[in-house]
Amino acid sequence: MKIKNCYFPLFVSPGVLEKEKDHVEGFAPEVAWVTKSGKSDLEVPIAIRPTSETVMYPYYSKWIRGHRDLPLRLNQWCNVVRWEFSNPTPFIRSREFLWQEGHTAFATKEEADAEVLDILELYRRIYEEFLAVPVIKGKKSELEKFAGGLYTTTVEAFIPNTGRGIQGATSHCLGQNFAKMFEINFENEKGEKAMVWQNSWAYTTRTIGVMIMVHGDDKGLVLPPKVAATQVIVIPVPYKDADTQGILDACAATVKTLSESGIRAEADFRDNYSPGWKYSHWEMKGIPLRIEIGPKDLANKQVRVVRRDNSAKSDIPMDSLVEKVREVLDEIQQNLFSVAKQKKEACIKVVKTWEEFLEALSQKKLILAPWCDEEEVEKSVKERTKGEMGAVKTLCSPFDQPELPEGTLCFASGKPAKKWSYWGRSY
Ligand code: 86X
Repeated sequence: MKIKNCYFPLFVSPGVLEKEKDHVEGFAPEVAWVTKSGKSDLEVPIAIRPTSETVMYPYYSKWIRGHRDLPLRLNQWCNVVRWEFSNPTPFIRSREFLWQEGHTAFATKEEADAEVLDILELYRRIYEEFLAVPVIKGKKSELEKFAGGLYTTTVEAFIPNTGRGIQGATSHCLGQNFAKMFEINFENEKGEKAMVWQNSWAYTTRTIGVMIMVHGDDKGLVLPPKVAATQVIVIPVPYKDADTQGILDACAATVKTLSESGIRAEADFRDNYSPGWKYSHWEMKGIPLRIEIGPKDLANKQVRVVRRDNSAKSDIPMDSLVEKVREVLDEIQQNLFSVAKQKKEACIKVVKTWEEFLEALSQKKLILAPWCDEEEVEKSVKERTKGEMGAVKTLCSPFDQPELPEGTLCFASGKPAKKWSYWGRSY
């Protein structure tokens, strides 16, 4: 996609942060400041980036002169700090998190619009094809969008156990708001001065938290094979009178064969733990596939494989090891996705009235409702549902809209509905 990686500094001087007052205002309480070095106060405190617009865009203003400098498409992988006050949770909402932040500038709105969706599709694929987490693509409401931009698109996931939605990633069209503020101008093909159209987009280490909550079970983590650092754990199962060395050698050979074919395999040769202890240990760590090799397996030139996702056991002949393991890993990947998708779909509840809405909410459903698309109504839904559990808000208006029959009314206001929207409590 011709996007280049880059890196900008961690520290933001108060000057640039000030410049962008409108955008920063609402977020100001979350900005972390360095005020000391050792024991002495800094003459000028310096902020730690909560996001990098103010760090990057002054350079965009310098670097972009003419239409030949466009598009400018930069991506940076980094950490950011936001001083959260509402229950910080590892991976889900942490004061420091890692992300990629993409910042792009185009000559035309059409190019910017197209990129917003191209990037959102990449985020969908990360969730669905790698993390095996189903997501809903859609647009944020005016209330929930990034206020500094034109419109915000999102991939939303759902956690069935808690009945909460969670934003998975975001792709914004910024319009020309930042171009105005930072004077990011260019001379177009006609020799006129014009303003760039910008996008920004990000996904974070929250992906890991979502994956853990969607697939984890009472035995611990469940990792999809495509993202598991170790895909296969090989465990020797020696008995008292068995050929222990033969079993250990077979385990080492198994790891070697798998590794050479690109499968990420390791053996647990520790002699101070029993096989049973190791099984639970590696289950807790979420390793997708366990291979056990005991005397019987050795004699039959086979290995026993046990799946983490559904505990299914099978024996596979040594001479088709790689082929079969690959097959099983693929099946696990697919199964995790289809189980997660079924669970999510079983949670979706279409409601037409306020009573149905409250009923679905108490059942931890993901609610799809016709809405008049009025900000006041969304605020009133927030107000009417607030409490210990947190308020209900719109998660997104899905791109994939069901048919909205003429005369359908908003579930919350009774006015004519304009669109379908997902509603729920969220992380
Ligand atoms: C909004 C907007 C945008 C680039 C993205 O969503 C994708 C990647 N940035 C981020 N946002 C802030 O602008 C922000 C600013 C300050 Cl100063 C802050 F302390 C917290 C913030 N949180 C979110």
